[in-house]
Amino acid sequence: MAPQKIIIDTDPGIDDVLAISLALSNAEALEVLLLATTQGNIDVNACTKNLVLLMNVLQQEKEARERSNLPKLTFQKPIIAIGADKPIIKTHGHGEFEEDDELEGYHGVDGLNGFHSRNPGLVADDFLLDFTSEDRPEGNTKAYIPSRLPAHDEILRQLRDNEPKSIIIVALGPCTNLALALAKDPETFNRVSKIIIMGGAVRHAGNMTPAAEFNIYGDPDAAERIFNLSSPSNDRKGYGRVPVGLVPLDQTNYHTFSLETLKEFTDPLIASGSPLARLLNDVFSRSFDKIASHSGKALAQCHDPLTIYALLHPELMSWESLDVRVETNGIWTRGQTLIDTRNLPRWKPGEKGKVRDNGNWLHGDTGNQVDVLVGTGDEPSAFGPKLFKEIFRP
Ligand SMILES: [Ca+2]
Repeated sequence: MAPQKIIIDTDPGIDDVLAISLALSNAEALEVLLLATTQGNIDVNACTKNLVLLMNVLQQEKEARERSNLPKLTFQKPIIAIGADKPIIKTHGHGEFEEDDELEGYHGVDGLNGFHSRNPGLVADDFLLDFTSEDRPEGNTKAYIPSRLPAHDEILRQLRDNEPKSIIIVALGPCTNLALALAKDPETFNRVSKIIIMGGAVRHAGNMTPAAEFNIYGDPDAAERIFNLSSPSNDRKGYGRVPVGLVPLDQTNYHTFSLETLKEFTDPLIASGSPLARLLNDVFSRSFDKIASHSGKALAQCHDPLTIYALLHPELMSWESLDVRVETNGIWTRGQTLIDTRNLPRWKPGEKGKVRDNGNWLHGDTGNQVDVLVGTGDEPSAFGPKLFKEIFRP
C-alpha cells in the first residue's frame, strides 16, 4: 500500500523532534510532504531553526546508516515552510501575565535545551535566507526543500495539488497555521482527509494552567475553528464533516520514558556513530532534572510522539466521539477543552426537546464531534521502548 501522505504542523520543541524522527523513520507507512512551523514552544524562527537542525541531523543519520548495517532511512526530502508568529486573534497566552524570565522552560532557551550552543555549525547562520532569497546559498538545503510561501499557503498548495481527501494534517503545536489556511480558502482546506491534533485535556487537568493544555492554550480561537470542522454544521456549509482526532493529555501524560530507557537505546547507537541518537540523548537527558523538580517523577512525557504513533498503529487505538469545545473567552479557563459531563439524555438528530438547551449541548445535530483518543492498547508506561524501537529499528 502507498504510504499515507501527511503534513506535520509543528513547534520544535524536544518532543516534536522525537515525533518527527518517528514519522521520518517510517517512510513505508508515512510520506511527510510538508513540515510547517508555528509559534508555540518558542518563537517561530527559533522553531524553524530547530527543525532545520533536526533535518540536518537526520541527513547525517541517513548517510551514517548507509555506511553501517543499521536499517536505512528512506524518507524523501520534505518541504519546510515557516508559519505564524502569533495566534490568530490576540497575543494572549504566554505573554499575558508577567513571567519569570530567569527560569527557562522544559525545552530550554533555544527549544532544544541548548543543543545549538554545544553544536555550532549544524545550522547555517543564514539559514533563513533559504526561505526568502531568490538565490539561496547552495549546500544549506541538502536535507529539506525550503518553501518561500508562508506555511498556511504551502498547506493550501499541498491540498490543492494532491487528490481530495488524500492528506492527513497532524498538528503538534497550536493550530494557528491551520486556522489561517481555513480562513483563506475553506474549499481547498476542506480537501483534507483528517486532522489529528495533539492537544487538550478532556477529563484531565491542564498543563499550562489548571484548565488548559499548552497547544490549545497557545491559540484557543484557532483550535475552536478546527474543532468546528468536525461538526454536522460544517456539512451544512457544503463541505461535509472533516474528521478531527484529538490526542489529549489524558493519554499523553502517561505515555512516558525514563532516562534509563533513553540511555539503553541511545548509548550503544552513539558508540556506533549515530548522529540522531546523540541529538536525542543530549536534548532529553538535560530535561530529566527539570521534569523531576516540576512533577516529582523523572519521566519524559511523549505528547507529540504518541500522536504520530497513533497514525502508525490505527489498529491499536481506541477513540471516543465527543462534543469537545474550546473555551475562547475565559479568564482562568481560556484554552480549556470542555465536554458536557451532566449526564443528561441527548436528542437524536432532528429531534426537539421540551426544555431549552443552552449552548446546544443536547442537540444531536449541532456541536463538535471530535474523536478523542482514549486508549492505545497497552500499558502507557511501556511506551518508551516501543517508541525508540520504531525510531531506530534495531
Ligand atoms: Ca509540539
